[in-house]
Amino acid sequence: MSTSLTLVQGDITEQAVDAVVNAANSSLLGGGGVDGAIHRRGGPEILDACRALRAAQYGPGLPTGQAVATTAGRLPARWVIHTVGPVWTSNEDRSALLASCYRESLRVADELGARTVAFPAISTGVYGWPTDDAARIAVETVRDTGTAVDEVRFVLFDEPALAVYAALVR
Ligand code: AR6
Repeated sequence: MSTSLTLVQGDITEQAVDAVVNAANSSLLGGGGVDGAIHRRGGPEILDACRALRAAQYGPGLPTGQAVATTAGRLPARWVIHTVGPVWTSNEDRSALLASCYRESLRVADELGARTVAFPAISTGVYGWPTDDAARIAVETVRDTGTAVDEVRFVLFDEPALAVYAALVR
């Protein structure tokens, strides 16, 4: 069966899905934006799991473009898939790294057996990526990735971002 792409305007921490993707940073130890909201709402179990990952496999941190899963703690999801988006810069094309975040998150979702996955607009907040370009990369990459996930839900915080995605998906 093919993967359906759906759009929701709202808070990613409220999504009842198998896996929620976190726009994390390499430290895996939290931050602002989506990351802050996930740790705040999901509770300390998520941070404990992230600390354990750092101690075991990711001493120097999770590299940009990769993804790793933890418990979702108290969120209405089973797992959080943490991925690290690239910081946007005009000097260098980092699109491949942003595409990798989506591809690697879906690969991890398949390993977990997740059927519904919610993504935020990775890198479009603190990391400064223009929304139009980030949306194009997100939609194209998900469409081009073979996955057993039934629903990929893009969760956009505001109306303008939702409109950008809607133009690509609908
Ligand atoms: N639900 C859905 N979308 C949200 C939410 C939310 N609760 N909160 C913000 N957004 P950002 P990045 C939107 O900054 O650019 C953190 O400090 C927001 O409007 O969360 O990848 C990490 O620790 C924006 O469009 O992620 C890293 O250091 C999008 O989500 C760094 O920020 C992503 O914004 C990662 O920066």
